[in-house]
Amino acid sequence: MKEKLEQMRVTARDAMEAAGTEDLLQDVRVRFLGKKGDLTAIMKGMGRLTSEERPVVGALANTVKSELEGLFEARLKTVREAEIGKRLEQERIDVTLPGRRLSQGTKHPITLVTEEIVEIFSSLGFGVAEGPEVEKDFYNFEALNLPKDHPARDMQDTFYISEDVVLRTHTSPVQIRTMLRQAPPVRVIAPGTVYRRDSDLTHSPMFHQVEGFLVDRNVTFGDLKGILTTFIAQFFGKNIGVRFRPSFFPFTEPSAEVDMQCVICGGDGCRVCKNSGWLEILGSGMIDPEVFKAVDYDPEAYSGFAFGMGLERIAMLKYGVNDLRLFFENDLRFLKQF
Ligand code: 2U9
Repeated sequence: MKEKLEQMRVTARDAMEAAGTEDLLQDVRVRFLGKKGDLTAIMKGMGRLTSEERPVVGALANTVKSELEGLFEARLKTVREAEIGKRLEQERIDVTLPGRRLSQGTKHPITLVTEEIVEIFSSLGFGVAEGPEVEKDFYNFEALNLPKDHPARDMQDTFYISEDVVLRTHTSPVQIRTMLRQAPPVRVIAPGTVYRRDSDLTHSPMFHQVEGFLVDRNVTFGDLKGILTTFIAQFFGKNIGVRFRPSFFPFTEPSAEVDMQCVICGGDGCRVCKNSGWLEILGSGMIDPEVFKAVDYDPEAYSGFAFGMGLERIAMLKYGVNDLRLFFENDLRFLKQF
């Protein structure tokens, strides 16, 4: 029996040493020290021993038991530490690795010029108004002194949704809606997308405008000149020459087109300004009394001016872009430059 105990002591010790994981080690403990384990089995046989042998073997059995228990605890600690070490090694994170960058977008040049124009007119006291891109004939044409037979309403220029509904051809209907909503004085600009049936190298069927208007008592053509000259100076630079040329629009009388000195050649003449030294950048005029009548403003008591500009053209001149199509292609190599 002593022999058996000694043998088990060695076998159990080796088995514990060999168990590389906590699970395997627990199996070894159950096999040797468990209720149905080898040690219990040996101790059950002690009844057959003589009264001299029993205390000796009993003492040895206790020694082996506590030795194996101590060994198990020590080994358990080692195995657990090794397992934690292994997991830490496998799950290690290199905190010095650079993070993945989110690619950052840029603002479209049309957005940039819109924002800058809004900023300048805000500083001059103008608010910003918006309106629908699908418009009633009344707001887009009729109220703007463009009667049914006017050539600007030709099917060539306008996208019709139905006989009475169009894609707005300018942002002027926003001003009509503003005037119908509020009494003078008003100072508002209307940036937005507009649509015309026109598509070639210099025309896109969808493009962008900023229009603006001011209505109050005693507004004069001098006020128009002052505001628009200030705008051009702030947007393109202080010392750029500006001139006002007589023109015609159905919704303004008198009307003027505004030119500025060519920003490409400085006025000497080049391809962009067709050798004239001047670039047309705005349309403008005093609001026609017919427009006031349509929105129930008293033309005897009030006067006002209005203006409009095409943003693609403005952006081309500001950034030196020579092809209109670049604004609509969404080529990142182009867009990233702004
Ligand atoms: C109301 C009354 C008058 C807005 C105006 C222009 C002249 C003009 C063009 C510039 C280039 C359009 O984008 S473009 O093709 N615009 O020349 N626009 S006066 O006049 C108004 C607007 C609203 C109630």
